[in-house]
Amino acid sequence: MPRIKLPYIPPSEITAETVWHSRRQWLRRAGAGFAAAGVAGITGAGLLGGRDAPAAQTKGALRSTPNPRYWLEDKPTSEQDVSAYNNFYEFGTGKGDPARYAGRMRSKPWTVDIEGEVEKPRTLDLDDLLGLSAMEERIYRLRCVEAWSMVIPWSGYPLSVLLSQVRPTSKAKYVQFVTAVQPDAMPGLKDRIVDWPYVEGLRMDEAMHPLTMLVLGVYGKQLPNQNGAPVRVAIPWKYGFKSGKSIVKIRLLENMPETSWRSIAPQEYGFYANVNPTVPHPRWSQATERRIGDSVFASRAKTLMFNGYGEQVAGLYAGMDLRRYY
Ligand SMILES: Nc1nc2c(c(=O)[nH]1)N[C@H]1C(S)=C(S)[C@@H](COP(=O)(O)O)O[C@H]1N2
Ligand SMILES: [Mo]
Repeated sequence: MPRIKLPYIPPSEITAETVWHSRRQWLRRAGAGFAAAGVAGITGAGLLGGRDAPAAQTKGALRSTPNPRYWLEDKPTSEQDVSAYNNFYEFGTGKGDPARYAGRMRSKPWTVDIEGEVEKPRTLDLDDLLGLSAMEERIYRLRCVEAWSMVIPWSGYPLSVLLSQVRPTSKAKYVQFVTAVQPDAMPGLKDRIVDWPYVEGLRMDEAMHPLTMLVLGVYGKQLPNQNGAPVRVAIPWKYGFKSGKSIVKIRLLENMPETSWRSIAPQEYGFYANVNPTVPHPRWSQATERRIGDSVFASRAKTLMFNGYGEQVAGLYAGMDLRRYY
């Protein structure tokens, strides 16, 4: 009887990334027509159980079902780079500051208040968020406005699942994400670059779009603090700064909310912030990007309109002048 053979990796060589890669290769070999739930059942329990987790990881495993609809062919950025090269100004402006300092942030207990233009305001704790929906794994491109990019396997579910829970009223036109402020744990708050808390926002139709993801994990584990533990959003067709990390409040609003980077420099950062290679940032081009992890000699990749997600999202902006609404 044929048995499924997983590649043998000596335990001494197991890093979370090799585990994740072998799982991905196995997924590929299993073919496109697999039943996603069955695959998750095997890989989730067999490869990513707590016992096999590398010692250096402090975050627990997070079982999720790979969603083939959102499975890119691009080589994922290494787990090391995903968790070591970050923007999270609450911990400092250096790319290494979040990994260095975010360990002090308390990511549990945690609650997210959902309020504003909703029929049923709610406060959800982490267990509520984890229990709201089956967790799926999606590989998304993340394109930073600073012209670098990563390819990241996130775990979570569509934000629309959460928003439907609170029944938005007909007045709800926008969503604002308010993120955590922990003065004793966040050395970056001393720099008044941002008028803390860091806030971001979306138009309601953007927030309800199936690509907009509520993220609770990465690389098969709960989010490391530097990636926005315990809960963040990922909006893959927009520049990275739209994806607020360590969210404590979600407000549904009638009017366009304040967003941090737009408040700081409105001529440089707009509310929409859709990835657009034809509209340069006033101080640099957005036409190409550097993939984090590539050799310095590697050629830069061409940035794609809507970060490559145009087929899914261009319709949201039909008739809008994207030079004006940047
Ligand atoms: N709270 C908060 N969220 C934030 C930021 C921040 O400084 N504070 N930086 C943003 C920017 S500019 C980027 S590119 C992404 C980076 O996410 P990652 O470090 O998990 O890759 O987080 C975004 N979310
Ligand atoms: Mo960014």
